[in-house]
Amino acid sequence: MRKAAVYLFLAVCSVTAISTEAQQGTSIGNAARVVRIAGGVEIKAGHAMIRVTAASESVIRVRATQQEMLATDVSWAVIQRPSESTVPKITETSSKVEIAIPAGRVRIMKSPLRLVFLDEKGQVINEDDDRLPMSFAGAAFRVTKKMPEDEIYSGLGDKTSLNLRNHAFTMWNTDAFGWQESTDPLYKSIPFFLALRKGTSYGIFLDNPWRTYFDFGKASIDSYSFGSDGGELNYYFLFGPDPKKVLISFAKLTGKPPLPPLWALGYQQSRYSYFPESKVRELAHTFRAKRIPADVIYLDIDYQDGYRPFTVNREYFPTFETMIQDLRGQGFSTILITDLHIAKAAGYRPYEEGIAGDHFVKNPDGSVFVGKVWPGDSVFPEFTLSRTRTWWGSLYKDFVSMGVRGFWNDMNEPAIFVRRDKTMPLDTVHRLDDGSKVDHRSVHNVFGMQNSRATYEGLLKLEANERPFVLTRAIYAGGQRYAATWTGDNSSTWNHLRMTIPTLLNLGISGVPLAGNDLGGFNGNPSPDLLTRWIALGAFTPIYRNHANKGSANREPWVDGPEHEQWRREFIEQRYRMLPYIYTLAEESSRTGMPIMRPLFLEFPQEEWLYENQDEFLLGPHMLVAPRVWEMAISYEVRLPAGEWYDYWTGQKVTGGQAPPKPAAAAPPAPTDLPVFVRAGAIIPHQRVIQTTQEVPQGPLELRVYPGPNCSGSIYLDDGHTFNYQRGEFMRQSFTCSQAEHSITVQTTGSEGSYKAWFSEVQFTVYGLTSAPRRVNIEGVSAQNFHFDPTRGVVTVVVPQHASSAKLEIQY
Ligand code: MIG
Repeated sequence: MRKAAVYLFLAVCSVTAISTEAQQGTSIGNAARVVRIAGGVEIKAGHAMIRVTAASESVIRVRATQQEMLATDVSWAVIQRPSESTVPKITETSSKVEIAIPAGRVRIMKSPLRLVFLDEKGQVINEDDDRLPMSFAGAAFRVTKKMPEDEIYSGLGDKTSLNLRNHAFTMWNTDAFGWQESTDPLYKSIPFFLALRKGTSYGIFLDNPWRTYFDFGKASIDSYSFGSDGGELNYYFLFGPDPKKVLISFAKLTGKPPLPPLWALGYQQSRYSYFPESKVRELAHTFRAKRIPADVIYLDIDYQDGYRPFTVNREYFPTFETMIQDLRGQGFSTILITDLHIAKAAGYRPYEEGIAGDHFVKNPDGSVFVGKVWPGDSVFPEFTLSRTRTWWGSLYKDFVSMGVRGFWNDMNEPAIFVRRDKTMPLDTVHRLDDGSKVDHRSVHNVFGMQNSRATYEGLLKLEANERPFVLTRAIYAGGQRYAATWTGDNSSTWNHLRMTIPTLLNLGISGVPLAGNDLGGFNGNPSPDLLTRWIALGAFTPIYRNHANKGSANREPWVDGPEHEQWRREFIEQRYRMLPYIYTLAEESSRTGMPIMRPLFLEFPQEEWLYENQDEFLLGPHMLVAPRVWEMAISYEVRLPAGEWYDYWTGQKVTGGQAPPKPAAAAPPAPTDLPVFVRAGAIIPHQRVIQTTQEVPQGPLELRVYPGPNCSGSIYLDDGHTFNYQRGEFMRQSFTCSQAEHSITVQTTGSEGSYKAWFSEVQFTVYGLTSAPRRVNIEGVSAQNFHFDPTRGVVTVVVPQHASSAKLEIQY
């Protein structure tokens, strides 16, 4: 009886296998021989060989090939070497092999060969689809996994919806001018995603820079798959269960972003293009005259002579060097665009040097590849060669010595005009450091990353103690080590305002926290209302940059009359008030890889009702931002995770959690209405408004204290632009607070590091008091200089800043 059932099952299986084989290739088959190797096993199966090893305490690596042997192990992304101390526990029975690491284990079923991942508790969290586990078709491969109906997926770089489920994606860096919600592929290729289901998370990183494919239930309703046209079946399985833990593991694997210079977190003004020089000077002057804070001015391609990188159009910019210095004197850092395409023109230095040094990408016949881009016929540095990257880096020498602070690497997908595929032909030859040659297919997706790497490393060489700032458009996993990014040519529509949130959240999940989008939308002209809302929302995103296409209407904060100007000034000022918090988040990110802008599920993985919320986000762990993102929404509800919250603007306490819908408000929210809430239990550092980060803030550091569970916060400070912090010149302080029935106590730790902070006083602003304070004690001594605002329930008191710990106690 039992046997019959098994036979029947097998018969059904083989029928399915035949029908899918035709479309999807040959399944890996059954395990034939298991060999133990360092850190794992190698298994010879019917149609391929697979190697499964421990990559770290929380990551399992899977490689497979149809060849006799795996290829040499190389990666553009992975910088973590498996640690010697990670010795997995391997057990084998007749039906399976298990490899256990501290965070979980992988069970390799022998027939058919398929992988099952289990968490620490032994629960299955992910498994290959038994209908077609791993399959091969020529050089292509595909991995198919079961897809539980309640699992969500996020990441994959610049994708436009937070839950990737029901969609399919291609990774192929593309100049996607005019992209919309469903445009794919986009500019970036980060083949990493995070899965989350019932509070349990894992991640998968397919480390393959070829054109790769991810399908989360578009082709099949109960399985998802990923694969590539070529390259190695090579993926990492990152165990959670906490989603933050997965992201930390991914950052260990592929690297963290460097700590950006503080000025790069200020307001940035750009457009395509500011010229001539008089206009740039006027722009800088207007910001200062109108007292609208700003830190950066960008020069787009028109500052160049004939669009040739590393040149200056002297007709437009007669005193370019002086202008850079003068802008500096007004507290502006200048960022110059330097595209990667080099004009094919005799007498043009980068071209001559590049030819002499054999630095350009070649055609299959050995001639130099020529493509049409901004300068006309252009050639392309071989960024896959370290000697070429070094040469490229040296091209920045003059600009750096003029005092230019940052550089913008655009068009590095690479984008090429005229061609229908918008890039290099697939058979273009690329050289690698080991002397081998590969075609464009295998390096296309890393080309832009290596371009920004060349820039970053070059700048480091030119000014060893200055933190470089590079902005790149294309990226591959690991690219966060070299550059910040933006989301390319978005449009001036409500849709694009709304997509700001999921796109930047996905980038953060993909390891790229330093990201922003063109405020107001690159293509088109935003209505005054839309631009104001975008400037408001942007204040809470990591990179805060206003940029617009050529031919579009002016986009500076003051263009729509005094009312909008005032609103925009207020939000830009708000950005500067929060800079101590944002810089502290950027520093955390540089140490751990944690995103600055976070989806709600990252902090509240148990709240399933919020998994797909992409209209709201968290700035760091503590601030929830809920902009109006639908033009048609006359009113909308803010969804707050369970627990207590404070309205950031009024200090009023509100309760979160899934609640029955409330009736709609009568009036549409004004452009100034940007709901922001702070989690009870947060302490957030603020400063007074400055016009540029080159200015020292006046007055005290303000600590806004929102009493609640696990109440804490911290601040990180340093000189904002050198690497001296790596030699101890920083200042770090942590804060906690606790609440008893009628008292609140705030405690600061002693400060760490030798950097002397700009403030000599700290103002505590303590929210949530239900009655007037009876006593305020500082270090146990009663203080008189406090102020109580009875309508908002807020106490403020200023105390001298001490390097040692301090204690404030409020009794009420
Ligand atoms: O072919 O440098 O996305 O931000 O202003 C267009 C001109 C080239 C595309 C970038 C955009 C930039 C523009 N660039």
